[in-house]
Amino acid sequence: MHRRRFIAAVGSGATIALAGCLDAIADASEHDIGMSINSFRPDTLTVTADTTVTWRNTSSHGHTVTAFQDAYPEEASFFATGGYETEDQAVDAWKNDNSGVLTEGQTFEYEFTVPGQYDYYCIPHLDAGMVGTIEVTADTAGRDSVTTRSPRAATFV
Ligand SMILES: [Cu+2]
Repeated sequence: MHRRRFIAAVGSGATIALAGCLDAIADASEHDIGMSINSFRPDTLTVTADTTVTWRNTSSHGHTVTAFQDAYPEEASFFATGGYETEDQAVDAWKNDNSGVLTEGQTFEYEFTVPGQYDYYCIPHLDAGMVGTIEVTADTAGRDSVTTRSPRAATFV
């Protein structure tokens, strides 16, 4: 299955006045992971390989979805809102002009093809503990080979 791999920036259209209740209002089928002021909801998600995960900013605060460099399986690729290829690029872009931000109602998708653990975070809210983990399990029956590398081993070279 080949679905869209990177950003699908979709405006929410109608602005909902009930801030704080967006999770209850947003159609749950339209995203897998929502966001509060400073957390991913849920912060841990387990999916089978070849699943496309959709994040939606269900808060009124700007967030990013940014993989920790090297905190994902070797065969997998880096992922980040804004489409950056490394964590350094994503962080620099954020520092420059908040590029890569996911504003209220916008979504980000990534297809997880390689089993293993993926750790990611929100650049402006890392200090607040806005981190998340995607566990990808093999979709082949009988295979239970989840490769795990050191989580959150962010390298800032
Ligand atoms: Cu954030």
